[in-house]
Amino acid sequence: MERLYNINNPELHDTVAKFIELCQPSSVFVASDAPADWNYIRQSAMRNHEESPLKLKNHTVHYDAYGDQGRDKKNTRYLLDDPNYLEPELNQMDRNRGLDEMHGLMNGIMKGKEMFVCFFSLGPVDSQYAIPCLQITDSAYVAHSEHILYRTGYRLFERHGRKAKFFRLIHSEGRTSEGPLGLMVCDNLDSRRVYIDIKDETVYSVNTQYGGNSIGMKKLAMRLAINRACSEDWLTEHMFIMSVSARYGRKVYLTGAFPSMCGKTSTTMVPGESILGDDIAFLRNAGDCVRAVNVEKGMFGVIHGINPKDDELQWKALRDPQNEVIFSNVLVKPDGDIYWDGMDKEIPEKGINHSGVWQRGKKDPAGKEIPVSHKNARFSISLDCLDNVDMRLEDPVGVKVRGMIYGGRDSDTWVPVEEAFDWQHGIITKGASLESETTAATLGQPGVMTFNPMSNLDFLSVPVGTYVQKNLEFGAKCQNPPRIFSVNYFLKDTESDTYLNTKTDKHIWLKWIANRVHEDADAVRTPTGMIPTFGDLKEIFKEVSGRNYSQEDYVRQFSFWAQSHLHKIDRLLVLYRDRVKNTPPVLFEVMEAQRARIDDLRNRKGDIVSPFDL
Ligand code: SPV
Ligand code: MN
Repeated sequence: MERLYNINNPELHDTVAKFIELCQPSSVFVASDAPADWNYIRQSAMRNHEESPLKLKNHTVHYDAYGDQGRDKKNTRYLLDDPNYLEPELNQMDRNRGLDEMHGLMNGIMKGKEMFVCFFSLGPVDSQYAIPCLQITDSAYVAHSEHILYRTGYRLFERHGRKAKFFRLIHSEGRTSEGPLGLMVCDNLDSRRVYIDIKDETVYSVNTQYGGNSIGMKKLAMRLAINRACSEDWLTEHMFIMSVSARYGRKVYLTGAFPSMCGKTSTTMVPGESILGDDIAFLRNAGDCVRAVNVEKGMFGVIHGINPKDDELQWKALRDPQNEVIFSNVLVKPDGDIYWDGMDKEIPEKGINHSGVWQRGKKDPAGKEIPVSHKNARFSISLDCLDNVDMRLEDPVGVKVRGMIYGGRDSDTWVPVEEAFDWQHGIITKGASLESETTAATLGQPGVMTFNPMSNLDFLSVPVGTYVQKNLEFGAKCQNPPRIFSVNYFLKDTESDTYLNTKTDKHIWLKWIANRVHEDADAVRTPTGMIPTFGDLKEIFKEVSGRNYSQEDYVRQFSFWAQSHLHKIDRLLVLYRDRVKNTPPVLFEVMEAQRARIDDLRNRKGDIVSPFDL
């Protein structure tokens, strides 16, 4: 009580009281920023059997119930009074009905459990970006994860007092039963719900443990932040922030938006550069430039495929017993150490994983072989455990963004890297035109090509057209907005169905971008943007990876495929005309102009045009 009363904010007190009354926990723990409080929460995660210690000190494992290992898009809904506010893809429901259902589900849901009341900050605490957040949960795992991934915000609440305009994140794992390793997992997945109440800036999440559904500070707060940003003229983006060194020792900050599991984190981890964030960024117009901060201070990363050879820095951080790490949905071997798919050693014969006792060849009820670790198995770690963490992570003014990158899984259209002609062209033909195949980060069928504007579709709390318009306005109001680029790591040779690039080539495109924003690299004009010259790429390939880049590779990777570009425009125009609400009219003009440029090239030079012919 004393800790609550130290914060002079009656609205906060009312909120806590309301949820104690509704959820009826047997006790309540209020966490300040003090390390002792977080130690208590860490211990609670163990005591309550939500995490189990591993062989390496400071490492724990957590399991989500079988079938609870990804974001539940179907049951994630915005609660709104206006029944036609969002596009059907964005999944909304009547606010009163949703609140009623949620109050029903939450009634007495914490009986016999302890409630954790926690305070966090989205963004660096001492900055104008900071948004105070109240997290209420009965899961010590959720609170513990948030302590690793976010800055604590008790002090921020104290300082803001009555003025604090805070987000509320209310979570309960609901009824649980004993799962793998005797850890408690959700039992009531049929009633798994994530409801976002925009009006009250509150998100409710029940009967789920998977981080993307339960860690309120992550995608749940992000959905509220997108709405708030749109009403205040700044941006909340599904973007990494990293620094890349360019010619003459220049350090260039770039942001990049990729759908989940499409290379966002691995891009920030390229050797020799530094990471400031790997998932969510707040961007503000600082007058003469755009600045960005990382909303988080940790990484909730995909562990699949991480190995000591390709991911030296992550490997080192994840195997260091000094670092606090929570692993989720990996295999625990009989000796108490862990194993995940792609770790590069021999696959163990048996162990415990997200399906319980596991042995090689085990099948699920549908007859599908259960992999050693889940494809969306993850780890939580603080960024300061990484040797390549950028020194400006906590800079309250943020970093100056020189380039913004959009990328997805696209096998046949976009070239590996291309710069847009200007902000408007970039937002429309790169960001708003992003399409990508679905992945294991969400429940449901992977590999389906979907429209994913700015890789933010899953988190948009405003109509798609409004969001595109806000992006356009944001850059138009800035004197020196970042340059916009697209990248595509997934381009394939259609005949052999093999990738046209190697995993490490992303570093080459980053270097070109970093040089380009300072006019230190040339470009060739295509109907859709500006691509690197062969000479520049050859030089960068040599410098970065010691490889001899051939003309044949350049031609295969950078030829202009008119037909697939035209199909893409057709698909997008149908979507923006028939499905998207509030599409800015300029989008059609810019897309039609692009189509005219493509048609013109095709009439002159044919369907496939070599970059040497452009
Ligand atoms: C993503 O899926 O984009 C993630 C992980 O970053 S989640 O927490 O599930 O959102
Ligand atoms: Mn993400």
